[in-house]
Amino acid sequence: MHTNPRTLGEFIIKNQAAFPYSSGELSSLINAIRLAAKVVNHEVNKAGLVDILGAIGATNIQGEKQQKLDVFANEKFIQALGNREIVCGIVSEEEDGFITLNSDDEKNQNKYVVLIDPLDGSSNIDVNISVGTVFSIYRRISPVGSPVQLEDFLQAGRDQVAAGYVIYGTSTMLVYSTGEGVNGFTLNPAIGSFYLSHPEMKFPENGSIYSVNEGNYEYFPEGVKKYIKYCQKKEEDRPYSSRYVGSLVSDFHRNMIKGGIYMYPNSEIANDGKLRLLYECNPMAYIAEQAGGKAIDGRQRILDIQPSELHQRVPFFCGSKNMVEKLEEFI
Ligand code: P6P
Repeated sequence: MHTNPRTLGEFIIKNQAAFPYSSGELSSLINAIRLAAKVVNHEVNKAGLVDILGAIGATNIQGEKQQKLDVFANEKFIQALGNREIVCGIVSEEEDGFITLNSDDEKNQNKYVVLIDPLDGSSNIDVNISVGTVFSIYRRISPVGSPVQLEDFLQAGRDQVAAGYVIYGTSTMLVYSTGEGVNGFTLNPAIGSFYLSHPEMKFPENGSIYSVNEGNYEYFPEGVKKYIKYCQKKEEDRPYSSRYVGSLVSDFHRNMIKGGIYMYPNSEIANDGKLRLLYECNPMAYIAEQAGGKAIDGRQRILDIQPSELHQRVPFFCGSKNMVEKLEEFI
């Protein structure tokens, strides 16, 4: 008799049974992410105890000071993904170009590429605020055994085969989708297992939380300013609550549970916004849509954007469907 899966491992096995035609490689890929998440979680949780804080002087592709934990997380996810013959290439926020994993070996049947932000919001580590990992998975376009090509990574978000995030917060959770809805798993650190704590997560259609860095208000486009004022107006179901952690994964996760909208608009100081399309906006938009939410760049669906470069930025508005659609009336 099939009992409901309680752990991530049981969930993957049950899901695998539902897809007998698949080779189980995607399941193994998720398991690799599970392993790396546990290793990173261990270091994040003791960050204040050992000298792993503080920048190491290096800067990443974004020109931002690289925190030691950024480097550590990057290494661990690349290592975990490389150790299983599943992934042929990786793009990381912490790496200039893409990394190939023996993709030109004709025996290499690895057919997935992964794009990852190993530790998003890492500037919050020193002040003990939640941080996260965000990942996006595609099938490669180039033939197996040939060198990985740039276009393997520059695929529209609607073609993702899986995406998700890890939130290292009051508890550590892995939330992901393979196109069959969204499920959340909470880590029991005592035994190192993820438990299915949030089955079939759904974005509430409405919400009363808006998340944006209002310090940039004067730089926002007029339509965004008008929407923010709409959120603050004393009428009907408003004013909404303003909640902004400064950590995308934390703000997104809270809004998906309670209902809300996250905004990182384009502005006079950031023409295309700040967030990266390939390893921040696309995976979060995939999760949002799988949970019944919506994600746009202000003009179009995030998942329909045809990427042109690995680290491109896009404006990002994501959350409860009816809140995003109300925003669209203003912009
Ligand atoms: P700002 C963290 O650096 C991040 O990429 C997201 O996690 C977060 O939502 C945003 O940037 C915060 O940016 O400009 O408001 O500090």
